[in-house]
Amino acid sequence: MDSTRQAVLEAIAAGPVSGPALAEELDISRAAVWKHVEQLRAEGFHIESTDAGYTLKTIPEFGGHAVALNLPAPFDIEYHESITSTNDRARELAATGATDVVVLANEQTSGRGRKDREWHSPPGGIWLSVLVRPSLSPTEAPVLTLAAAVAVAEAMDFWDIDVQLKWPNDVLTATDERKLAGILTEMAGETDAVSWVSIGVGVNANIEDTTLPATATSMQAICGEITRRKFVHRFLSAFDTYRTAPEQTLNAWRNRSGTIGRVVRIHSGEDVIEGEAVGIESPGHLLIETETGTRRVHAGDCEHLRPIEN
Ligand code: BT5
Repeated sequence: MDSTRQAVLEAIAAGPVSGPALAEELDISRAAVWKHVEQLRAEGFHIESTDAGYTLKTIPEFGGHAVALNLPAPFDIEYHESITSTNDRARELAATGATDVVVLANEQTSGRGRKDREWHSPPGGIWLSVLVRPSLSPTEAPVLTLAAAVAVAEAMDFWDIDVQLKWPNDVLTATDERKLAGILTEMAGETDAVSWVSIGVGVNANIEDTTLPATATSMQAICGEITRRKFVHRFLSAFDTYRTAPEQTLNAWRNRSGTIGRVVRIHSGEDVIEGEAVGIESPGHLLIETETGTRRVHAGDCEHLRPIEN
């Protein structure tokens, strides 16, 4: 994202402001101001030239400058129309020492799920990775996956979409358990401290659900096209709160969980654990009552079977 263009945009958003005043304020030429305004118009910003100066009329529904404008959370945005995988790019940025950056894309050509499964990422989705450097050990980092899941659910509240969270990384519709969003958390570090964590979040936003796997659906199929910029703002604002509040995260996750209160089957490595999911414990372990006692499971693929019988 171009920082001067962002400054031009912010000044116009707070305007109206004249071209000469903008040039003076940002210490650039009038021709440069004009060029940035033209670029912003090409990106979909409706900027009117009036006697009072440039006036911002409408903001495009997505894009780097649009999302960075009035972002209610302390993250830099790196936007791509199309990219292989935002998690791969976050890993590259991590190697340069970056932090608190969100890599955001309209389309991914090699989106990944867990265990290198394919993640379908056509244009119209929200594909993003949040790169952070928290004071956590690698064993504590899974709470960030739960924080992201809760933040996705809170962002969806705005569109009245009723969701349930499925352990450990899924956001499903409450009624028919179709997958609306998935999370892939990757990290690097030593045994006692992570160096960086990338929380990759894929949300089926403005996508026709017929192009998705049969187990999936999209926000568009439920409530029509959404303004993705608003979704990202709500998501990042919530995630910024939860990322440093593990207890609050666990409570919020518990409240929205579709897994707790179910008979589940977990595939964890070679192990298959079947029983009643009765709780979640720091930093994200699922508690399962099995025939042979309580098991704490820290990772795995979870199948929801039936509700627990009273
Ligand atoms: C996930 O894996 O759910 C993690 C998805 C993370 C995607 C984000 S997008 C931004 C960032 N960059 C990346 O490259 N990835 C992250 P998992 O639980 O393993 O689920 C994968 C399975 O979900 C696949 O095997 C399919 O069955 C199904 N699937 C694939 N694409 C889907 C989609 N768009 N919506 C719903 N389900 C999908």
